[in-house]
Amino acid sequence: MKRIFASPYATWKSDYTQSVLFALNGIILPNGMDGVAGLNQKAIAPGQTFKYEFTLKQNGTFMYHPHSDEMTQIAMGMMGFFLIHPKEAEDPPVDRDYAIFLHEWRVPMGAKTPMPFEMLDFNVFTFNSVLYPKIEALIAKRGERVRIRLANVMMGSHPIHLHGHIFTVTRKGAQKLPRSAQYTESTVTVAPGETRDIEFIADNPGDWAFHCHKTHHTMNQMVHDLPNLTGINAEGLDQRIRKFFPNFIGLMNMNGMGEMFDMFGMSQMMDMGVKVSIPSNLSPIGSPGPFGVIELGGMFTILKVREHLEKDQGWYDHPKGTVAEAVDIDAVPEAIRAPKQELKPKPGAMSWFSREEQQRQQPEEKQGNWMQSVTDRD
Ligand SMILES: [Cu+2]
Repeated sequence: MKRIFASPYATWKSDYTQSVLFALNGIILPNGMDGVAGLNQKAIAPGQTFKYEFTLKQNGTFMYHPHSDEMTQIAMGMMGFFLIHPKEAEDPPVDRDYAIFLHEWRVPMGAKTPMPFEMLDFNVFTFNSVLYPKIEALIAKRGERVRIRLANVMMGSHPIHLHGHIFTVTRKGAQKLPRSAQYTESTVTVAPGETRDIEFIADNPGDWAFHCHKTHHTMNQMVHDLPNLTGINAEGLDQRIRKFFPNFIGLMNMNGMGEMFDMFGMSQMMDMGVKVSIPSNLSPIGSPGPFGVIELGGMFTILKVREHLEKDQGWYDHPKGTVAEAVDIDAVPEAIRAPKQELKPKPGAMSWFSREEQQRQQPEEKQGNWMQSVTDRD
């Protein structure tokens, strides 16, 4: 992380086509330096430079963002950390200091510009404006004290979760919590306008997931507004759709979203020169891991804790006997074995499309809600 030592004043220059103005979250300063356009100062016109000058009386994790045309400018990514380091050494000192800005975007497939007028239905979720696997891993040597600063200035909240460790929430917003008020957690929610600092001793070697716990926030531009196809009888559907769309690559979420992660295979296919038609801005889901495809993207990265740090940490080399593995089910004692079940589609179950067709042929049949199961309706 780049350390920012705050100078007594800071200047920002606008070359954006609309007036912008920066406000600082949680910093105690004179009213005329607070940066709300119209309220505390004139908006900064394109090409103008404004000077802000004030004495810093606090230290910690703060943010800045525009307070003019916020919805567009923040949705386009105008925000940042303002980190103030204390004069006195921190007790206990941290060995690793990471800062991650959480952000969400609505980028329709095929579009290159994020949609600013979105309130809830975002489809791209980033750490420091980068999607996994492009975002760098967090590195720590075993025994080091790690701080991760988190900030959020968008619409949604993000429950950020760390695997393999219990962390302490040491700071909420502008206030460093007194020791007695600090608390341990494995997930910390960062709501809009909030910052959180977490600290922990990296004492558990491995490759540990660090991610937002809202499942959609690790899924990139996943299917929006599609009917639920999970568990339906899809026989012949791909061929029927190809009658209308010859380049249709096939239904991919028939048996849960896991199948979508073949997208990684698709990007491999594209590397091999196989023509697959997808929007150029679509970020593939899934990336290569040591045991196959890692089915996470977006707000996800990996904390790599090692006994010794190398130039490149690579994947964790597990000690023998410490990786979960498949077993021969017949060798498991019957008393603790679940009864075998054969999974087959229900007789008479049919796809949504087939049902629509059948209803067209038999108009006298009572219209049902296609989202209800056959049993519910019968
Ligand atoms: Cu999230």
